[in-house]
Amino acid sequence: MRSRPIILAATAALGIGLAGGVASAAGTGSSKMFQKLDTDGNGTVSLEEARAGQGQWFARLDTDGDGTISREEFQVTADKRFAKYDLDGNGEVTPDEVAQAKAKWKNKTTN
Ligand SMILES: [Ca+2]
Ligand SMILES: [Ca+2]
Ligand SMILES: [Ca+2]
Repeated sequence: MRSRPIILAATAALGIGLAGGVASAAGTGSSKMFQKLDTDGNGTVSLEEARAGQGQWFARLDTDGDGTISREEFQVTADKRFAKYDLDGNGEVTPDEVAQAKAKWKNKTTN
C-alpha cells in the first residue's frame, strides 16, 4: 500500500507525457516538462512542439516500435521507473529512496 502513490505518480507522469497537453503540463506546475517541450525556448509550447514532445514520449514507450503502446509496454516503462526509485529492490519505495534517487540523478546531470 505504501508504494502505491509512487506508482500512481509515475503513471500520471507518463499519462501527461502521452496526453502532451500544454495545459496539463503547465497545470501540474511541471516546469521541467514545459522546458522540455519548449524546444526553441521562446516561453510557449506550440502545437508542433507539443506534438514533437508527444512523439518522443510515444517512441520511448513503444518499445517494439509497432506504432501502438500496449498495456504491457506501458507497464514495463512504469515498472522501470518504479525500479529506479526502489533502490534496495524490496518492492517498496520510501520517501527516503525517492530523495536518494533524485539526488543521484541530479549528480548525474550536473557532472
Ligand atoms: Ca516554443
Ligand atoms: Ca508497441
Ligand atoms: Ca525500497
